[in-house]
Amino acid sequence: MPDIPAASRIAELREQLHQHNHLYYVLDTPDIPDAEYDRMLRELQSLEAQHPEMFDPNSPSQRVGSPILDKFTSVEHLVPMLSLDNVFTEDELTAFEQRLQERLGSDSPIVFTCEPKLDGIAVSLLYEQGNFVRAATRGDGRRGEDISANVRTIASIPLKLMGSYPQRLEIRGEIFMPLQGFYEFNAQAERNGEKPFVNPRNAAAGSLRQLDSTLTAQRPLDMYCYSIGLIEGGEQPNSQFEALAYLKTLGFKINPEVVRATGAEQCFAYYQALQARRDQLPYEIDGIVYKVDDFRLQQTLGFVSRAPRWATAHKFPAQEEMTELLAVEFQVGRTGAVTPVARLAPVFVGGVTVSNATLHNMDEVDRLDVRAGDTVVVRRAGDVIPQIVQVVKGKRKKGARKVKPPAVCPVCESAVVREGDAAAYRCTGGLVCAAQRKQALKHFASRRAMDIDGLGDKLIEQMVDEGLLRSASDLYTLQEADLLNLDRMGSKSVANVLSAIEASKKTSLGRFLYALGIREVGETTANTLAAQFGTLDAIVSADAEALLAVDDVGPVVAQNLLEFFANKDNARVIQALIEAGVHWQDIDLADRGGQALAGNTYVLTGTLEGMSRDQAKQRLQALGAKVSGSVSSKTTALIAGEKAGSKLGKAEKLGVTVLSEEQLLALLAEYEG
Ligand code: JCF
Repeated sequence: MPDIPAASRIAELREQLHQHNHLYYVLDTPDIPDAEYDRMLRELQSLEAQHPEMFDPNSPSQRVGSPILDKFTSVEHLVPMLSLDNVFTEDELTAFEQRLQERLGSDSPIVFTCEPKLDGIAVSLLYEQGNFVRAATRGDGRRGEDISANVRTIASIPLKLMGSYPQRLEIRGEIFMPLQGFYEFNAQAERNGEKPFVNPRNAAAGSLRQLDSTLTAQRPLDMYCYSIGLIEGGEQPNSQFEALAYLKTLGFKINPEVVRATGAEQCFAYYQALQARRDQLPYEIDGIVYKVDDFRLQQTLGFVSRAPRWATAHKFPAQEEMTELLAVEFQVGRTGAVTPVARLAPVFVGGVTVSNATLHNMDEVDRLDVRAGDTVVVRRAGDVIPQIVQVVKGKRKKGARKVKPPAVCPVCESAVVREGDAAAYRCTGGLVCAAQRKQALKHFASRRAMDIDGLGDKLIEQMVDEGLLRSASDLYTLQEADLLNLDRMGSKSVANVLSAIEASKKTSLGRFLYALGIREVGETTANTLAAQFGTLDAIVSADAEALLAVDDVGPVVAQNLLEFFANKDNARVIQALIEAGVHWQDIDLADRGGQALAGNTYVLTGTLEGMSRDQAKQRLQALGAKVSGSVSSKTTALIAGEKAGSKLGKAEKLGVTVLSEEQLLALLAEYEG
């Protein structure tokens, strides 16, 4: 723009960028694309570089941070920053209103503003002639630290006021880190091997404590303003609610949840409504702030020591508490994963009593450096499982020893091994381990495996605990008397379970292989292996090379198969199952092409486009398949054409594979000569 003098172009760009910044960060309604904003900003930066005499600390270009400070300077607040009294119950809230009514000599309900109490850092912002001049932390309420350079980098804080601003204005509010930004920042920190922040409040505090404001500029901070400290030479709002509306017109961000409420009862309803939504809010709150709305009444009520009489904070149950870590124990999961769990002295946190917390893995144990006997900070936010966020190192007892992963499984005493270089440890006991055995048996009996109807999780746990079940083969030698001794097992349910066990003996190689619960051998892999090798013996004696030749089998699955079949206990269980009568039809590979679908049962339903159902039936049968009229758990697949009805529903319920006409054609094409 050579014809416009640089000075006026700079002024114009600054004003426009302030405006767009406000639209984007305060109102959340941008009206130009990001790229256009970036172009304007780059033009401004280049003009400012050519005209250093036009430097302005409040230029939109200064949001990126300024030179590093040696230390923060201490500043005195123009008007002291107050703290808030607390109430914890509805009764205390009612008593709060009553005290106010007595002081005011009136028994009519009081009008309050209600707002979420953000869990961040309280700050004061000072503006003169509409220009941002200073930001300070609350400090002790009289003096705080000058954090102007850091605050300038927070995009939702205006550097120039809009509208009809007063000559001098000091406002207060809470700087916080929204949850999404907090999670993203921590994830990034962990990727970089840096220490994550314990909670969003610490993250906000740590970000504002940076002497290098270019670092603060990288942090996702935000601010809601909640009151006026000082206002000179301009409008004088008459109430808290009006004051917030006015601050909004000046460009400040005001929490949209703020409402007026009349009387303690309405205040309490607001408290309950927000508590119910607490976990859905995009930021952390620790309660509700009630303020007498009318400024004249506030004036009459005045202050006690360092808190106003006209306001109070109604606290939610704390989401973090301290307690003693009694011990770190190890649990054995589904696949033998050995994970550390913290046993805690019971503590009321996040609205429930917590006595256990997850520690995830040994990396987490090492990162936190938790030791038995430590005092720890436990956090339970929302429905999230309780976490240990921090050890209170100052309270550590002498001689507290580091937690080591167990050398043997706490359940079965088999060796525990480390998984490669991961932080995961695993019990090598396999089906010998009671913890794994319960899981393995549940899987064995499940619908898509051996499909033993009525053999539920509770029953399996009971049978393992009673010593009735050590391995899957024990299922097939169970007697009526064994089961009658169990809880809630009458003769009818015993008979049902026994007949379901009996019926499960007739199965398919694919199902059997899947039921064995070999790590990472799911249904598809099991069926592919069955189809490719035809017999269990062929699979058991296959070497790595033969296994890797199978579609779907990579090095990890091949290794898992080899290890599984090399284990003597597993071999014994398989032998015992076969001796007990578990059987299936081997797939005759010699006949492949002739009888490639032998042992498979299909059901046809709905209308096929390219052929009649009868033609489809004949072609399937020609490949050795059975075609049946009804879907059962033994059905290999249901072939569903257009307008498929109840059979499709039944197949879905039973977990039977459903093929489309297209998939049927592909199947036929693969095997027909
Ligand atoms: O959100 C807050 N943490 C918050 C703190 C909100 C308020 O309206 C406050 C406050 C502390 C003092 N008001 C006062 C007077």
